Amino acid sequence: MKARYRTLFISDCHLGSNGAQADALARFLKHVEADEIYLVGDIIDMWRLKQRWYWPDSHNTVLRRLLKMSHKGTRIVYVPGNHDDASRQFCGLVFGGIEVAMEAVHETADGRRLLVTHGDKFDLVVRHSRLLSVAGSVGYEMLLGINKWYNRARRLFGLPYDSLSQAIKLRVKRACSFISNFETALVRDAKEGGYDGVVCGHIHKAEQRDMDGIAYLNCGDWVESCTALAEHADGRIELIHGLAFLAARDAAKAAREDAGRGSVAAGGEEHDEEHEEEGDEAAPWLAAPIAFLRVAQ
Ligand SMILES: [Mn+2]
Repeated sequence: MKARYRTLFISDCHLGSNGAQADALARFLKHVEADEIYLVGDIIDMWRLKQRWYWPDSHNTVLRRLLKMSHKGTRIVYVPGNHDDASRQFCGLVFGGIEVAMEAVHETADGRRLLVTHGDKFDLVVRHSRLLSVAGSVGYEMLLGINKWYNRARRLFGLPYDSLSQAIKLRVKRACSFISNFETALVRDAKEGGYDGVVCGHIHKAEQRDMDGIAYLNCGDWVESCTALAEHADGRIELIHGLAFLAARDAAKAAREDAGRGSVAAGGEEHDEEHEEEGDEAAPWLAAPIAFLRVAQ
């Protein structure tokens, strides 16, 4: 059984950059069902793709699964971010069933109106100097590389994972008052617009909390933390830690298989989500947007 949600909010996958945890995201998408999915920006890292073409199969798999969900009836709304701002020219249009919008408004089952926006318009660094942001993005990529080796070394010594880049980034960002004001600015904007809350991404820091009577909901990212926000049927919103979610699904599957081994009747009927028929393996219609991206470099 897939995990069923009313709505999923996912941001900052950075597909097309080698930091993207596309395998984990593709697996996550295979385990979930939703009426609506909001892609809250920086889904495809076009800045990185322009510098260097990087598009492994797992990144295709993520897009294919999203398009497949759309085909099966999930409404998908794509709100571009600053790393995929080239898609902002398509706002108001629909591609393969995916609606592209600058911002969106989501109404929860319990009647709250949430503003859905990537959040970079509040990031003064991005607003005033795109060049500075590109430099920052290259530095971040380097940090991710260092982080990988740092943690490989930690593992050798039996130490737990420790996100170096996360720690440095938080420290650096805290030092810059305009970025630490990110949350306040978003919440203020949502309040002025008469919304009950705001769903965003951009700063790669998943968060769910109440600020000044407004719900501040940050999807996090699929580069390091692998998080998503999910709305249940009753309107309750949950922050999902993707890796823990997948580990729990794996454990439950192993337990089911163990139980199944005991009784003959249980055999054969289990629906295996992980190895479910993909059906549209070649996905020729996906080749067009990818080719377009390649030409647009
Ligand atoms: Mn961003």
